[in-house]
Amino acid sequence: MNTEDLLIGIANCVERGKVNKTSPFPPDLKNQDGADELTAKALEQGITADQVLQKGLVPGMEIVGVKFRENRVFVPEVLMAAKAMSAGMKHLKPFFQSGAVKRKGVFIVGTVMGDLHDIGKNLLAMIVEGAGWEVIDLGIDVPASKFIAAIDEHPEAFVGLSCLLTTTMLNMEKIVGEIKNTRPNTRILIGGAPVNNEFRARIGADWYSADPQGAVDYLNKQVS
Ligand code: B12
Repeated sequence: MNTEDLLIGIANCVERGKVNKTSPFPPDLKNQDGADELTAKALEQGITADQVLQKGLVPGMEIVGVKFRENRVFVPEVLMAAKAMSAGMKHLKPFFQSGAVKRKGVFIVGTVMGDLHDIGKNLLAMIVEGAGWEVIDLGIDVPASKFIAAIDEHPEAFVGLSCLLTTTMLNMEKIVGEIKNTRPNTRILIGGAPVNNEFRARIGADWYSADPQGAVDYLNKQVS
């Protein structure tokens, strides 16, 4: 396979959620190489890790993010795409560690204190990672102190807060306030079913999006 075909193949595997050759999903790609094998082949053929990321894995996930926003794919498809992306990323790990491949930036994400919902936050993390960002996932029930400790480790990072309960919107407001009071240069994105742009403006966060793709669009714009 030539370079272009390999990169298109990798993107297609991520978009379709084809993890590896033995994976039965999707049925029409049965017994064909997945993101795992194609990424290994690409590196063996001398395609740089950066090209594999930027022209193979990331474009595949980008399509998934857009389709998810447009309700053309749903949670299970995003999960499979993320799994395929991870299978490819596994081969790129040494290149990240050596500094040969750079990520666009760091995105710290967590569900706010008192809130245990993480399905939406996890999808956000996968789609942002799939767009070429390093994601630090602090998990659920995250207090301001934990966000601030992570910001201190990565002062240039963007921060994403998720909440699903009207009661924990109050905690989101407090966390945004504490971050902005103590680390005023930090840019904060918020999301989750009960919040909207009006709430964002009121609590002093920087960006609201109803879906992960809106976060990716915002983040990419900040570094382009
Ligand atoms: C699954 C679920 C649970 C699971 C959570 C499992 C898990 N691991 O997450 C369990 C059973 C644990 C649970 C518990 C509770 N739940 Co609940 N839960 C839900 C349910 C059914 C689905 C939520 C979900 O995952 N949606 C799917 C994801 C993909 O959507 P999403 O989270 O909105 O995320 C998307 C966007 O919002 C966005 N997004 C999310 N975060 C962010 C962040 C940023 C920065 C950006 C840009 C975007 C973004 O991207 C995502 C993808 O598009 C909802 C009802 C519903 N249909 O929404 C109730 C719901 C949220 N739960 C509710 C309640 C009341 C509770 C409980 C209090 C119930 C109880 N009495 O114990 C507890 C609270 C526990 C706690 N302290 O958090 C209420 C909230 C009501 C309210 N207005 O406050 C809801 C709305 C149900 C209802 N109609 O009453 N719940």
